[in-house]
Amino acid sequence: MKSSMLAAILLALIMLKLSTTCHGALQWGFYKGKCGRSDVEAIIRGVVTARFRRDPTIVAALLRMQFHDCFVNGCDASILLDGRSSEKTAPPNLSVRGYDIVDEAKAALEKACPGVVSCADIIVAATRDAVALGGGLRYELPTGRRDGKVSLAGNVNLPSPSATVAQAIDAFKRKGLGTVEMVLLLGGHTVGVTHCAFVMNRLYNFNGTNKADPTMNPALVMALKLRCPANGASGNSTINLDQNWSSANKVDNSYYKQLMMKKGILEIDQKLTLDSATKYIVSWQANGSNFPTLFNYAMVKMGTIQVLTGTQGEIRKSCRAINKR
Ligand code: HEM
Ligand SMILES: *[C@@H]1O[C@H](CO)[C@@H](O)[C@H](O)[C@H]1NC(C)=O
Ligand SMILES: *[C@@H]1O[C@H](CO)[C@@H](O)[C@H](O)[C@H]1NC(C)=O
Ligand SMILES: *[C@@H]1O[C@H](CO)[C@@H](O)[C@H](O)[C@H]1NC(C)=O
Ligand SMILES: *[C@@H]1O[C@H](CO)[C@@H](O)[C@H](O)[C@H]1NC(C)=O
Ligand SMILES: CC(=O)N[C@H]1CO[C@H](CO)[C@@H](O)[C@@H]1O
Repeated sequence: MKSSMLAAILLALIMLKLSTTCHGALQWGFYKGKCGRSDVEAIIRGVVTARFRRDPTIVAALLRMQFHDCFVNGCDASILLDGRSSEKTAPPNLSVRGYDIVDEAKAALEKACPGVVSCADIIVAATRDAVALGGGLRYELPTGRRDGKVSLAGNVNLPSPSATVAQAIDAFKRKGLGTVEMVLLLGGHTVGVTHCAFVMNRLYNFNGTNKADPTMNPALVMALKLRCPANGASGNSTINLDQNWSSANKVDNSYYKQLMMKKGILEIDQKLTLDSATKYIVSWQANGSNFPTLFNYAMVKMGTIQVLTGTQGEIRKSCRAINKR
């Protein structure tokens, strides 16, 4: 298809440009020589690997955590701060997991070199390691982020799962991410789960019609109705975002293949195949083999949103609280 070839060429050009420019004040190997004889990224990888062996669902947990951190006030670890009205208390946080993994990595790093490694870098590095463990490709990351001191639930303004594609494109554009990058990042939904609450309207009363969403595969509608009865009795049941059970925990292009079969779970997922701005990107990714590479490129870019560097912010002692003065 011509349009997908064009997209591929354009993206190759974008990537070339990205790899030859620097990421603001972030640096490749920022922590080299800054932590005694310890290798900072190896310490983080050790913690993530041990966790992954016990619980492979940490791949999904960390991916979602990086998205929620970077999209709200930049990649500054503001999502980690505890407090009565901090970001993690906002409704969209619902079920963000993995805080304890960051705590464990932070504890190991504070032992090796106190006050050196930011919580913001731990989030992106741990997510990178999780992606590789989850079947994706390993990628290099520029580091040197510093931690923010502000975390307000009122700042949380993430796109809704029932947003239109145009609204989602706009939300990503405000973070410096283009349409192709948005569709690649939504590929993060190739792992992890959602809860019945997010699909009830698609099953029982789509857009006020009292019927299921006609853009959902009817067999899937039936299966999900069993899992999520209309009376809400299974409010806590989870549904794999990637309906191919053999790759539901794998970072691969299966998400796009499922969308082509009308098996998208969230409304925004399926809408990607219905909007002329995004549908060619979905079929390009469903048919192609370059998802792991392009996903990594988009993750690195998401990791640079509004970062604090140099003397901005601070290096937190505990990822859950700003330093006392
Ligand atoms: C328009 C953008 C997006 C919307 C509306 C959206 C919405 C959602 C919703 C509603 C859930 C289910 C939450 C729950 O049931 O508890 C979810 C889960 C998830 N999202 Fe997204 N998301 C978006 C973009 C992203 C991006 C960019 C990533 C990462 C690259 C991502 C990664 C994940 C993952 C991995 C899960 C599963 C979490 C788990 O199993 O614990 N999402 N998303
Ligand atoms: C929902 O319904 C309104 C009017 O009833 C219609 O204009 C709109 O296109 C519908 N949206 C979807 C996603 O079907
Ligand atoms: C969902 O889980 C919560 C806490 O684990 C529990 O209190 C609640 O009863 C559960 N709801 C349903 C409908 O099972
Ligand atoms: C499901 O996943 C398996 C393992 O990754 C893959 O071989 C198979 O082609 C996938 N099937 C579909 C329909 O995507
Ligand atoms: C992807 O493959 C399907 C069927 O194999 C085909 O109908 C479609 O045109 C292909 N799309 C692209 C963008 O190559
Ligand atoms: C971990 C955490 O703080 N979760 C909160 C997410 O938001 C909901 C709803 O606002 C709170 O009830 C949770 O405590």
